[in-house]
Amino acid sequence: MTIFLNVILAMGLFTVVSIGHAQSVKTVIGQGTEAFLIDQTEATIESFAQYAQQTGLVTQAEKNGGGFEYRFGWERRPGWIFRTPFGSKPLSMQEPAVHISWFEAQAYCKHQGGELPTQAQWSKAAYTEQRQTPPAPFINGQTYTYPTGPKSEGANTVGTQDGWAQHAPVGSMPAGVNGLYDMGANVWEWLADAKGNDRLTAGGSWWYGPDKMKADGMQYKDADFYAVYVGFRCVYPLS
Ligand SMILES: [Ca+2]
Repeated sequence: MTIFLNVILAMGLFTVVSIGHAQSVKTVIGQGTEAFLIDQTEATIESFAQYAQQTGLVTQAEKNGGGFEYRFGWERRPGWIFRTPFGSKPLSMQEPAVHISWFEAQAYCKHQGGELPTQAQWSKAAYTEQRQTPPAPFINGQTYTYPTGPKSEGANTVGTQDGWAQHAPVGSMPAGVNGLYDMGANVWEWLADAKGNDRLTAGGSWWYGPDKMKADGMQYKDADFYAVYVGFRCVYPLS
């Protein structure tokens, strides 16, 4: 495994790597001792359901009668949990896992052999192209305003002109910086960084415009909070 990963690192490529109990596609970000792996997509209903089955987890949203949606303030929606994000059977098990608290997301990542990304890790992956020979319009070493690159188009933000009124199955939109999917929008992503009991979230969601995809659009949310707009992805050590 170590040799295999070193080859990937040297080539600056991504591949399918099996770590812990689940298998997800991961991308190498950075070089040398700073390098790490990051999930290419947000964690999915399928992967989180597998984890819940293995561990017997019942989420806070399930225990407390559903997760939250914002209408006239935050309102609890009965039956809105990660398996049924809008209260009914999802179109796809590849939709992002939402209605997950920060603690539940971090426990999931640790179970997979990783953890939630730090702001520094997530930002490096989202905004600075690391691939030696990336496809156009991406340029090696360039830092972009958006995870989609020089333009904000190509992410599932507010409205239906992007093809989606709400969240989309992960990877539905074109790959962005570093070949990662949905770092901009679709659903917010929990990060490790803390301010008291609050934790940082990044990337914006389908409920917001593209401005929230930028580095200065990150927001702190209560670590115990769970909502239809917030999911996550994990990072992993290389060895
Ligand atoms: Ca996202």
